[in-house]
Amino acid sequence: MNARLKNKWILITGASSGFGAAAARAFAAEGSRLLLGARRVERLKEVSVAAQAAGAPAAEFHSLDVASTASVKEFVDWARGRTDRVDVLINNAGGAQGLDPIASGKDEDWEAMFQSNVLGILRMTRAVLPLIPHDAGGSILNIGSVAGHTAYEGGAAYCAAKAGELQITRALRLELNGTGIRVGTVDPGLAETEFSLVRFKGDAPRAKSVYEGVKPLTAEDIAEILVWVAGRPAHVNIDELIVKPVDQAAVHKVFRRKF
Ligand code: NDP
Ligand code: 8X3
Repeated sequence: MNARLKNKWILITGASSGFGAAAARAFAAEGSRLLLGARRVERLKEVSVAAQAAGAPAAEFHSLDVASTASVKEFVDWARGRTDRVDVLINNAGGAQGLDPIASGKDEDWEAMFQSNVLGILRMTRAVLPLIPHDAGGSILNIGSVAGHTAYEGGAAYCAAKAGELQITRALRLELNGTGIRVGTVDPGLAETEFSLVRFKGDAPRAKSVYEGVKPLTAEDIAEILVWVAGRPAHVNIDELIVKPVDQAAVHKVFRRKF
């Protein structure tokens, strides 16, 4: 257990599944207090129960759609009713929609990806910043992706969105220099969560095939890293961290084994 995280308030967006839900459980095990947001409230309720069982003194949840400024405001007003400080903001909500080449891409997919992965981070950060204490180990951790570093076919809008996340993180790091608020991005490669199921609109066999022959990262791997990053001493800022499965040397270079 890291004493630096005990009783700290951790706000996690996209906490209803994948990295966000695993992060809730991992910070809970450190004795942190949680504010959890996502659109699927029933799933948040399950995560909250699991987090309390894992040791969180508080694991509160509320509906949040980061694609809506009104929803973000409503969520942060709700959070203010529970705490006057947020020690760690984890901007995790997001994902991909479709894998179409630009020639057949759909406006609704492109717009959804920019809403959640780009504008969602801007909205949440603007709304939560006044609650993050200065010079006290506070952090804003954004979830990026290897897709923000390297383009791939069918990924134009998602790669652009995650490249946007990277540049937002860098701009925020500069803007907050001198406040003592830490800013960083954790950028994973292949990780098996609901990510591909969402990308392929519920096509489970297609989603499964993404990880065929690979031992992908797990949600718990990323959660462990988030706990480590947030738990560094207050003067240590992990700016940018890329993490991939050992068999993924690059976005396009994945060694597939016969298990
Ligand atoms: P999941 O699909 O399992 O989780 C995505 C989470 O984001 C869900 O909790 C979902 O909740 C939430 N979410 C999506 N859109 C919104 C929205 N508009 N408002 C609020 N919450 C939203 O996938 P991951 O855990 O893998 O994804 C988490 C983050 O990690 C994403 O930003 C993704 O792009 C990124 N990432 C994923 C990788 C992977 O390979 N899995 C690799 C690199 C980065 P709900 O639907 O209930 O709102
Ligand atoms: C998710 C990883 O490579 O599927 O961000 O885009 S990738």
